[in-house]
Order: sequence, then C-alpha cells, then structure tokens
Amino acid sequence: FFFPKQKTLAVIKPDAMEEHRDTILEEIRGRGFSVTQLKEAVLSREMAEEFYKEHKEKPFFKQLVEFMCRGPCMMLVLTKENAVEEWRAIMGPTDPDQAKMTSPDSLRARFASDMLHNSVHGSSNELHAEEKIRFIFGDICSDAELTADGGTN
Ligand code: DGI
Repeated sequence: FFFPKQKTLAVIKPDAMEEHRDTILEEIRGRGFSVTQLKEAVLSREMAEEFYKEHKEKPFFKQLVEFMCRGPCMMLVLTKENAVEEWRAIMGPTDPDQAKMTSPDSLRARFASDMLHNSVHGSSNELHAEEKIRFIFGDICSDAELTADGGTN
C-alpha cells in the first residue's frame, strides 16, 4: 500500500512555550513526524483573530485571541502519513478534564490547565491544514519541505 504524506499545522500555544516546548518537540519527532517548516512568533491581534475566525461569534473569542497573542507561539508544519488525525490524537480533546479521562497520555491531559489554555493546536481536517499553513507560512515552498516531502504539495 502507498499512503501519501499529509501535512498538518501544529501550534505550541503561549501557555506551553516556557515549560513544555522541548517535551512537545521531542514527542513530535519521537512519533515519526517530519517538521518541514517551523516558525516562532508572537501573533498580532489581527493574526490571532484571522487564525481563529471560525470562532468569531463564540463567547470565548476575545479571551482566545488575547491568550494567543500574550507571548510567543511555535508553529510547525508536520508531515507524515495521516498527519492530521494522528496529531489530533496526540493532542487529545479540547477539554483537559475530558482528555485526562479518555486519553491520559495525550499532550492536553498532561499540560493543559483548562479549556482555553490547552497547550497545543492542530488542524481538524486537510482543508483547514492547507488554509492555515498558507496563512502562517505563505505560499513559498522551502528547501527543507522539498527535501522532506518529495516536492509534493
Ligand atoms: O480544535 P480544538 O483546539 O480542539 O478546539 P476548537 O477548534 O473547538 O476551539 C479552538 C480553541 O478555542 C480551543 O483550543 C480553546 C478555545 N475553546 C474552545 N471551546 C471553548 C474554548 N475556550 C473556552 N474558554 N470555552 C470553550 O467552550
């Protein structure tokens, strides 16, 4: 069988950057993902609003945007077969209380403090992944990406 490589966008959120970033990066590499693009940045309010525009009408939107720009984030393109679903499984559910019950080894079970401050992001489907990767990294394919991914897009 041939499983095509897939890309997903992972973000280490501001709450996890100081204490858990290295552990999360080790986990990513240990699970066989290639990190094909990487960027550390403090998101502007406008970027955070655009990034989470799907949640614009939610009561927690303002808090979410403020949280996302309160300090640096690390944004990564992860490449692997079935990357979208696998990264979501490693992250665990949005709510850390649920994560502790259903997937105690997940990153959110281990590192999230509540529903909002939940340490990591991962695209929920391939379409979102493409859109958000383009938003964060632009359209230009880096050399690293070409090497790791065989140039497919
Ligand atoms: O894809 P996820 O991050 O698991 O979840 P999502 O896309 O539904 O929501 C995006 C982020 O918005 C989530 O990581 C944290 C925040 N959020 C979602 N639901 C709630 C929430 N924050 C609060 N305070 N309350 C919520 O119900």
